[in-house]
Amino acid sequence: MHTLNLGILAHVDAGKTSLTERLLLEAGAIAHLGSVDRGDTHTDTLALERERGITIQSAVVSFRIPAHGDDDVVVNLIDTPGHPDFIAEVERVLDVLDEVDLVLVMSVFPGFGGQKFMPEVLGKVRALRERGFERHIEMDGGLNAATLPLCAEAGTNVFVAGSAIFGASDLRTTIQGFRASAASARAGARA
Ligand SMILES: Nc1nc2c(ncn2[C@@H]2O[C@H](COP(=O)(O)OP(=O)(O)OP(=O)(O)O)[C@@H](O)[C@H]2O)c(=O)[nH]1
Ligand SMILES: [Mg+2]
Repeated sequence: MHTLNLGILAHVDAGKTSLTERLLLEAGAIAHLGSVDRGDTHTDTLALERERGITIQSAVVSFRIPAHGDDDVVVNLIDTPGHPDFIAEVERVLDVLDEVDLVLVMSVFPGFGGQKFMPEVLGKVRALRERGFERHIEMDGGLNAATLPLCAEAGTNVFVAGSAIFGASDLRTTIQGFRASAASARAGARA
């Protein structure tokens, strides 16, 4: 039997608790899908969490995924708070996760296009790199010729750009230009 410690970490209201609930249902661990809006999920159990519809403390739930043969996987799934006031709860979780492949940092408010890049998120990327995080850091939102080098310099290595690419007349040249400017910003940061 394998054990997998999974955590769902994201900004406030991203849908972490709702996703947790869905995974529990799909895995057969619960019979009815709980709802944040009704206040009856399996991980938001504090009275205040149910009343406000937000997660305040991290909570773990476990389910088993049957495998071929006898090697079932037991998943310990941790639902974390997204509100910045409860960041300590999230930091505690980082110590028990088995692996992190990619961290997505949103550089606009999720949900609609055409917003301006929020430079304050660059500090999150730097903090991760300073903590020794070596896997992918992806940045999504407001990336263009001016902001992309700043992200690369901070330590971002995966970039999501929409209007800056699809609004350009020559996609190939635009993408090549972005790649070159990211590479030179990274080289400058290392020097
Ligand atoms: N339309 C839509 N709404 C969703 C989806 N997932 C969650 N929501 C709604 O978004 C709101 C926030 O969902 P939560 O699951 O509480 O989000 P969260 O990331 O756990 O929030 P915090 O724990 O407070 O950070 C609720 O009103 C949900 O009903 C989705 O896939 N689609
Ligand atoms: Mg939640």
